[in-house]
Amino acid sequence: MQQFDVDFLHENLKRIPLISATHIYQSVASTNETARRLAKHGAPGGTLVLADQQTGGRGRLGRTWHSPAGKGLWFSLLLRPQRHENAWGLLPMVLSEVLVVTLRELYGHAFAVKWPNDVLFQNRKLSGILCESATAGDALEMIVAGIGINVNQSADEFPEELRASAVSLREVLGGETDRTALLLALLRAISDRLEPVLAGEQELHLQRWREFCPDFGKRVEISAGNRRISGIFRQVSVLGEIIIEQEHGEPAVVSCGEATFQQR
Ligand code: BT5
Repeated sequence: MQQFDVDFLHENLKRIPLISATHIYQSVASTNETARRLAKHGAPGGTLVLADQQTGGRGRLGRTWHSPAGKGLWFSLLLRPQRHENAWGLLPMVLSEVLVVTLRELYGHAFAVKWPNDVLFQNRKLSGILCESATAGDALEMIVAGIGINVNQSADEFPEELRASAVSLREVLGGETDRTALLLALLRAISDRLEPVLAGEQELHLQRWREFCPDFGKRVEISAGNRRISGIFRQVSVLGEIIIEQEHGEPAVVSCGEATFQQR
């Protein structure tokens, strides 16, 4: 089992403008939880929390994220937005697109985005993103962006219930990946991209996201709380919402939920 090269990481993280502080753990319940705790104690925007293992990794809507030791990238970024507050709804889509571009550049495989927060390979989930925010009065005080990427698991190391739906880079590439180098490449790309998107390039960003999304024009069912909406996936908005054309022709705009796309 490969360990993180902690000295090399610290040395190289210094050169990534987005990152202001780094906390690396052997094991935590959830890097998002740890980042929120650090934030309460005054941690600055740009704080990175990385763990080799999560014992209570979290997905959206109270779900769990399987995060075994030594196998993946489980990390969170604490961001303290000072402006452009309405661009932050796009964050999960910005991150998934940056992940896809970087992974495609590094490995040349057809990784794809899925609305709102996933990176897939051949319809199986390689990565999930969980963005959580806290407000103070009307202002957005902080966002914790948590990213989980399956790197070195073999197929049989996934729990039974995930085997059909999850995938690791090891399965895609047929060999192990150096997690330290991958993390640095991803953080460099996130750091480069975040600022321009937040400074007003949302439309440009959406164009890129669309390029990597194979689901436009497909039938989709979205469950959001106890609402179920179905129709044809037509568009995404600059706020990160999905726009679908319902049976009777009316558009429905949904900001979060679980989307199931019908495969052709
Ligand atoms: C997500 O939720 O996809 C967000 C996952 C975010 C994980 C990161 S790791 C670092 C940071 N700290 C945390 O505690 N979380 C973040 P969602 O869309 O709700 O998907 C969750 C569902 O994905 C689960 O219900 C499972 O079906 C499936 N799943 C769980 N673990 C998985 C894995 N390792 N690979 C692929 N699918 C998984």
